[in-house]
Order: sequence, then structure tokens, then C-alpha cells
Amino acid sequence: MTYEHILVRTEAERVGVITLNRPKALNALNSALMDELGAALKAFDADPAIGCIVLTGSEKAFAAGADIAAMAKFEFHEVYRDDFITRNWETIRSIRKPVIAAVAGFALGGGCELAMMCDFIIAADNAKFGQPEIKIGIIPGAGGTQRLPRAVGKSKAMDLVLTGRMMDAQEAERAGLVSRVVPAEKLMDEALAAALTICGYGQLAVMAAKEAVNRAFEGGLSDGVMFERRLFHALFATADQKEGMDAFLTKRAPNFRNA
Ligand code: CO8
Repeated sequence: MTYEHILVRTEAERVGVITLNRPKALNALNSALMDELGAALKAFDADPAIGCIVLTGSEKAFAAGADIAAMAKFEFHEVYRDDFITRNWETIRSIRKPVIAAVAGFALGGGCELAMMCDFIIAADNAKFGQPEIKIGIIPGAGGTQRLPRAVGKSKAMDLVLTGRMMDAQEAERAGLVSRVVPAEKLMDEALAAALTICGYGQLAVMAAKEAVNRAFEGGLSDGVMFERRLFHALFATADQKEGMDAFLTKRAPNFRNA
């Protein structure tokens, strides 16, 4: 498939790299881009050679939000009837392999929400996060009011959503929104190194780990712990568990077969 608004490549034949690429609009997210992103994510998810996906933008912008020019004339009856956003904004949630957001520059509005839909965020030291929708007469519409408080707590989430201010990478790391901050010029190296580390593990355990951590955000503690326990038990049915533990005990590198 050829893409117009994203760039797609693989790294070391094991990491899928997707680069948002609408530089003139600071990677503003329109429906065509989101359709392409969904298709690329699904293709990498289905490719057995790929163990992890990195989603990134440009040095100036991960994404400056949903495309305001495209949204400006929308009417209620259209967005409600056509279920604006569900069609292609939810795809990323169905991806079972890890997706790392490598964020430099602006991650605002839908851009911040897209980064939060990834499994974790590595931020360049020039990254800026925010939910400025309030400034244009709307509120976050792709999960921002739900994921941001879970990531940074109510007070900071309210501050960001109600004032529309941006927070820099350091504040985002202190608040727990991003897992690490790295110099901008090292962003992709760090993200790819993390992705390759993940690719080195058994895919079944990686997928189970992602599924179990995500459960922490979607239910109560008891349910989540029970869900984790069942997946934990299930991994003892895999060859990779036997291999991983035997390799540790015999002091050699494991050879995972994703089985
Ligand atoms: N949509 C469309 N175009 C944009 C957007 C955007 N979100 N952001 C920037 N652009 C365009 C500008 O219009 C400008 O275009 P042009 O050169 O043709 O005038 C170009 O990108 C460069 O932008 P600036 O000149 O403004 O660059 P600055 O460096 O001066 O400023 C900012 C950068 C601060 C990022 C500024 O561009 C800005 O404030 N952008 C808007 C940020 C924003 O409000 N984002 C939230 C949008 S609403 C949203 O995301 C709701 C999500 C709902 C869920 C998803 C539903 C689909």
C-alpha cells in the first residue's frame, strides 16, 4: 500500500516505524492520515517478523492536533451521525504488539491523545504536551479527559484541560505522562533501542504483558489482578517460558520461538 500522509519503514527487519508526515500542517491529524495510520498499524501487527512498532512525527511536531481546518465547518448532526473519530481513531487500541510513541515538538490535542493511546511515550527534550481544545471552543474528543487524569492525576489534568497550557518534557516526565526524556537528537536511537529490546523477548509474553498492564486502566483492582494471574498461568503453557527459564539456569542467551 502506498501512503500520502505517513512514512512507513522497518528497522532491523523487526521494528515497524511509522512517521506522521504532514509537515506543512504540523502533522495535523485528518481522516485520511488516520485511515493510513490504522492501515499501517494493522499491517505491522499482522506481520510475524515485526515485534514492536514506533510511532513518531517530525522534530517540530509529533502532531499539533486534529485538523482544525477540516473540523471547522462540521455540524453536530454530521459528527454524531458519522460517529466522527470512532472509525479510525480507535484502531490503535486494537493493536496487540507494543507501540512506542517517540515524541518531539508539539503533541497537542488529538496529537497528545494519540501519544497517550500508545503503550509508552519517549519524549525528546523539546517535546510539548497539551490539550488546548478549550481555546477553540471544544474539549478533548479522543480520550484525553480520561487518559490524561489516569496518567498525571486529576489536578494537573484539570489544569491542562481547563487552561489549555502546554507542559514541557520535563514536567511531563515528573508527572508520569512520559517514561523518559532524551536529547532530541537521540530520540529515534532511544526509541529503536527500546523497541529492539522488546523484540528480543518472546512475543507471547510481550503481548500478555501489554494486555495485563492495559487492564489496569479498564477495570477494578481485583479484576485486573485476576486477569494478570490467568495470563501469568497461561504463559507456563508456552515453549518460550521453558526456554527462558532454562536459559537463565544454564547461563546462556535464550532463543525464543514465539510459541
Ligand atoms: N490543524 C490544522 N492546521 C494546523 C494545526 C491543526 N491542529 N496546527 C497547526 N496547523 C497549521 C497552521 O494553521 C499553519 O498553517 P499555515 O502555515 O498554512 O498557516 C501551520 O500548521 C504552522 O502552524 P503555526 O504557524 O501556527 O506554527 P507556530 O509554530 O506558530 O505554532 C502551534 C505552533 C502552537 C502548535 C500552533 O500551530 C497551534 O496552536 N496549533 C493548534 C493546536 C490545537 O489547538 N490543537 C488541538 C486541535 S483540536 C483537537 O485536536 C481535538 C481532538 C479531537 C479528537 C479527534 C477527532 C478527529
